[in-house]
Amino acid sequence: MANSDTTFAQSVQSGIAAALIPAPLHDAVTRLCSAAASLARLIALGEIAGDHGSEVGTNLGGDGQKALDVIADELFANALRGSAVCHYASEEQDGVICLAEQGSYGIAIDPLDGSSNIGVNISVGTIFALFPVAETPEATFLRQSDQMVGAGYFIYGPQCCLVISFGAGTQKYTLDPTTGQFVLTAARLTIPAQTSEFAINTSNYHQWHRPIRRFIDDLMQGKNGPRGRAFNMRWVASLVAETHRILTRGGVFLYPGDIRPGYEMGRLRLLYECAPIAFLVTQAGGNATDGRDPILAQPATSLHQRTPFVFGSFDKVARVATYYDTDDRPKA
Ligand code: AFP
Repeated sequence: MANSDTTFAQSVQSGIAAALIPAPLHDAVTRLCSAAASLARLIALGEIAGDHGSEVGTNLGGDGQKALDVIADELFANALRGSAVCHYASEEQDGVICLAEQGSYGIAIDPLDGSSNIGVNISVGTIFALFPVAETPEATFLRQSDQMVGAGYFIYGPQCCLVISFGAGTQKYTLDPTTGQFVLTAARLTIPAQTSEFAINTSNYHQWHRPIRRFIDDLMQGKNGPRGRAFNMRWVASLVAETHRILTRGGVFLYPGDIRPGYEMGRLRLLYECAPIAFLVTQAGGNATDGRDPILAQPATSLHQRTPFVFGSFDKVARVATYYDTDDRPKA
């Protein structure tokens, strides 16, 4: 299989792609693609490569760490050593890792999101946000989320794709496994405005605050309810898989805060899950909030802070906020 570094570079040089990835980041993006192509091969081997779904520890956030979480974290950190990226903030690391003394960018990354799905062959992904380097490693990341210069995810599924944006729309590249090349397959993704799909873990229904319960109740009443039509539900429990579906055919995703201890601000992390997804979705004409207020307006005050998260087709996300406006309960 050809080395994806050179073939991605060729793809980047080819016209549209080159214009959409800022030149100072070509090398870093190419390194990320090379690491992702290696990870895709490892994931595709499944048990042949070993028991990567086994629990090997817990991260700072108390989430179980699978063997592949740790492998992915090391893979991406090592791939970026010597690039323009010098600060590395990962879901799998307590604090910021300095990859080099000098550099121009920091990366906030969830090296392997959805890892509880590894053992059952469901799509998983890598999510990242890129920030300009600040005066300290922590300051690079503890800032307003909209100060990121780019964001993306890799999805490891039937296809391995890179979905990425640097503020000029959201692009999709698809890995050709025969050549190892990431080929530009969509120069500008646009989230369909009309949708009949929602994604939420309904097993938490009795934990939600009233605005979310009322929003979902209205959807579940279908044609005989206030929405006057039927809706369909999806829940993959893999944020990247949900995002890829919604970017492709529309929909609305909700992971709200709820009354469970530790879930007051939901389950998902602002810095390396919600903010990069919000950037990509917004660049594709969609919307992303904490239920009421824009995610990208949220400042990150700690590396692993959580936030309630609602994203997808613009009007659907805006409609969720109206349920808070008519309700006096806290927004989580
Ligand atoms: P894992 O990485 O532990 O599998 O968690 C995946 C995730 O962070 C996100 O990808 C899913 O949308 C969400 O959690 C699923 O959460 P529930 O298991 O509570 O539905």
